[in-house]
Amino acid sequence: MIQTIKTQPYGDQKMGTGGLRKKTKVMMQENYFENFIQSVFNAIGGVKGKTYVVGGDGRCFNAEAIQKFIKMAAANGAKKLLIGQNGYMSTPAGSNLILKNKTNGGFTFSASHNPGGINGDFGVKYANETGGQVPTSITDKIYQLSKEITEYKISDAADVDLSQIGFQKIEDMEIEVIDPISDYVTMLEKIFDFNALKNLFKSGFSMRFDAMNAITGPYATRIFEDILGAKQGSVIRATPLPDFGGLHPDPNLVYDKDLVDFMYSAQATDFAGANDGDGDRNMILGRHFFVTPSDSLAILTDNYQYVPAYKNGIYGVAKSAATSTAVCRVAQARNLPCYVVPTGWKYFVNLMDSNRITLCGEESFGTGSSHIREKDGIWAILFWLSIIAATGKSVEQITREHWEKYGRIYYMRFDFEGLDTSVADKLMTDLEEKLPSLKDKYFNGYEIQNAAPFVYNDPVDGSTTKNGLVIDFKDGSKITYRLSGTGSSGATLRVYIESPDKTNFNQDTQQKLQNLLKTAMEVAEISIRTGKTKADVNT
Ligand code: VG1
Ligand code: CO
Repeated sequence: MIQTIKTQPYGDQKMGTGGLRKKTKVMMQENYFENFIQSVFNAIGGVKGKTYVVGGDGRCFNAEAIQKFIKMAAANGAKKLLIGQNGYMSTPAGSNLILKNKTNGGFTFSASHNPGGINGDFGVKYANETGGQVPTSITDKIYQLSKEITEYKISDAADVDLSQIGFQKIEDMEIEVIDPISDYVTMLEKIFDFNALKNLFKSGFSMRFDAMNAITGPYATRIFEDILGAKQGSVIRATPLPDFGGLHPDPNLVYDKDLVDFMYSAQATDFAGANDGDGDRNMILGRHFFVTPSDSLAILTDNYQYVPAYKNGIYGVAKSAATSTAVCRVAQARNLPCYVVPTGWKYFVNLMDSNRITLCGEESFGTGSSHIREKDGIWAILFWLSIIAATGKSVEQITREHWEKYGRIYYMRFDFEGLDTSVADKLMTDLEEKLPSLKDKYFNGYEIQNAAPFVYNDPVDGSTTKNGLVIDFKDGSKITYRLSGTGSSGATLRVYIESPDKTNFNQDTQQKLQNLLKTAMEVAEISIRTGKTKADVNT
């Protein structure tokens, strides 16, 4: 039976860079999740007769959330849900299913790289028929309606068994429980030359993939070990756990130090990769070598000819403003357009849909292409393996040759976490006001060329987005400041710094960027305002 439940708004359901993210316990409050889902439904004109892809990264509250979602979709008249077996679905696999089945969209229950568990975070990513997360115009509408909500609809039917593949029905809605991996594999087989990759492993090539106890374990085991023939045990931490085993499933130098240490040890494999909680981020490592995500995007772009799906040419590339300019150098040399967008994958969607770009990426360990409308962690690793298989070169060789050709852009991101929201907001507004006065000033040996907010005019829908403050220096160095939009409490200030070098490729990154970091802190008065003398996380 369909029930109408009276409710009251919580008022804080604003979606950030990657959907709605809250503390798990906040999401578990009475009617909280329900309010949000009903607000999404209301904002898109209802779900009557519509079909959606549904799944999550398996974190704490995933199972309960999916059951609630099913009952609400049924009560609101949805036609059908395609649900990953056991409620599991990586973000890229979900995007693929939306496009492949031409559904009206999809819901992924994940707070991505944020820690999970009862004391961690939970989240909802909502994608529309593009396969990508919806633009700000829609998230604004959802937020507005969530502040006015008075009731939601839900079926009182029993929980649905999601362990068996096949068809079921609840109210008038059809449910199809599917193997979330097979379609994803089929998609990747169309992009890459799997035989070439099989031969690579046959030749004795060794790799390690760290799933960080999150969603990509079963995907990676099937793809790398079962299909491509990587040695058994190559995929580690392969079972998704509700609390990710206490890990912070963010594949970077800090949160996957285990993998980094392993790759700098005597036991290191030829290659290593890791993915985040929901499988859209990737980290690339070679033997005793780390590739920055910005370099990775540039290197993939410069080697697209080694991948069957791209070898006949690509439309163009795009990066977020905070990502280093490495990829734009490649684009320029190869006569490709290079778009610079605000942080957040949704900004790439219009560019892909209008055939302006094929490859894109962000400094935050996200790389992808127009095969779907989300970043894709396993795709990025297969791309790297394809280059290695075709060239016979190591990760380090490939990267060093890239630097020889284009110069090296030293890059690092510094995060100041747990700030008081009002302090962080004021820091940004005061800094913005000060920017024009910084022009031509010298700081610690660096002369400022220009300082301004980053403003993006979407060439497709004409919308304008302002995100972050950028200081450009005369030598090509750059500092970008922005506040994170994925946190579940407090504020995080991100300071992104890059500095190019044409000849010296062997400096320590932190040392190279030291004076720029000092400048970044002075200009924004970070220590005085936040009490922090150094960043909490450097990646
Ligand atoms: C962060 C990253 C951004 C990424 C977003 C979602 O956002 O910086 O590049 O698109 O997370 O990624 P923010 O606003 O905290 O800087 V995921 O893997 O969390 O969906
Ligand atoms: Co993610």
